[in-house]
Amino acid sequence: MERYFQPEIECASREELTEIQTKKLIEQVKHVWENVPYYRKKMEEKGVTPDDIKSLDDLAKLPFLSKADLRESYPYGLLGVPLKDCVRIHSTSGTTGKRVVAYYTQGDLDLWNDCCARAIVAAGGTEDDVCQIAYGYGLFTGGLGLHGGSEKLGCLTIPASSGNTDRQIMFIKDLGATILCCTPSYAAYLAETMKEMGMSPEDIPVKAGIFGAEAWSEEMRRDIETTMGIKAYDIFGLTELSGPGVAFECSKQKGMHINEDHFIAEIIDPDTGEVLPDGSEGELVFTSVDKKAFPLLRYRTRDICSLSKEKCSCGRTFVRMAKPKGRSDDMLIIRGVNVFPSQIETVLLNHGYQANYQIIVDRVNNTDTFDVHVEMTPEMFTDKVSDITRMQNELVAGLKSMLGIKAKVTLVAPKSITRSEGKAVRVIDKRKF
Ligand code: DLL
Repeated sequence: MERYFQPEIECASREELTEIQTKKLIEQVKHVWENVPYYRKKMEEKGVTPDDIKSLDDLAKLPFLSKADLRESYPYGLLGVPLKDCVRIHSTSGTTGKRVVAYYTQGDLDLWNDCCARAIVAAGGTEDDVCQIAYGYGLFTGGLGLHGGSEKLGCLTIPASSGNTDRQIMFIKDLGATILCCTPSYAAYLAETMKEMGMSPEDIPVKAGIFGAEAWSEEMRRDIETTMGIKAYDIFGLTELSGPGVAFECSKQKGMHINEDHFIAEIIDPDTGEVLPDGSEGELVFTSVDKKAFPLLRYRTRDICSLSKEKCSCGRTFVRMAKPKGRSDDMLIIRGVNVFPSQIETVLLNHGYQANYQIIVDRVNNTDTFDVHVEMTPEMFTDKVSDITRMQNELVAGLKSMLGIKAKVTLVAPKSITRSEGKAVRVIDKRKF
């Protein structure tokens, strides 16, 4: 039987949800207008005032916010309350430019904890579970976010943080962890290590995993599920909106339910900014309607996906987002063709490989080079040249049919690509633009 953390909201009718969202949106726009001069100026430039926002349809009148705005207003420009009312800061792991810093009041943390508790319950969690949090703790939101949700639900919470793989496995076994939370790439690494240690699914007390923070394919999900003997659930979120738990998967695993009482989602055309009809693929835009310290309106996530309003048989009424293919800024354009690392991953896993690969792109004589290094699994490992050539050719053909362009595939020995304890680094782009 499906269980919910807050059934009255998670299963509310569309009319109720619209009423809640409309009321909160109107209040939030007033809050931002009065307290965030940076956004007020943007509204004034567009000729919009809070009086223009009376229904959800009016959302489209508001200006967008982008990562560039967040950088420009760093560190305090988008703060919606006095700094003394904030109790926490988190920050993105951005590698270029200024980091994005997000602020939280105690109330903002409470609602974030609710979002994560909903996700844990949707993954079958109850207060009887032991939840091992192997996302990084610190400025990254993964660790403390799921930690808050786990404690709010009443689980026994193990704040393991990321890394130290032997200790993770020891805790899982000795402390009887039933729910594991980490990035999917770290989950795959843990699964691989457990297998090497001779552990079979029956030796692992974990029954569910809550994996997110990066794009991962259905094939990778199946791989982790079989090796660990668990059910693997996706979870989505971003620092700018709180962290994990903006959306979460239910037992049906057909997209992630967006916590619509806190976040309104839109899909736009990334080039024109036009709102696209239901079901279209485009850039995900979020408005946080009740966070007070860092109240972002129409924030462009750069994540590419689609939304579905179709009723889910789990009973939740929240709209579902498809697994994001990747970010528009992770998307590679190689010889003019759009390539997402997740497409490459799908081909590899369909050919019996694991998600241990690296994409290296360069430009030589004005032409893009496209190299994919793929690790052989220990079972398929061989040093026979004819076998390796055949296997490489099979992958070249598989990638060509998925992407429409030819890659140079190099098979490398098992364990030769560095494993990630957090988000995996899959792409090395050496081109200078
Ligand atoms: O990754 C928050 C998080 C922590 C989510 C733990 C889930 C679990 P940031 O570091 O700010 O926050 O990165 C946000 O990561 O815009 C997406 O591009 C990507 N992302 C997050 N979850 C998923 C997911 C955290 N389930 C950025 N699938 C987002 C695909 C994801 N991409």
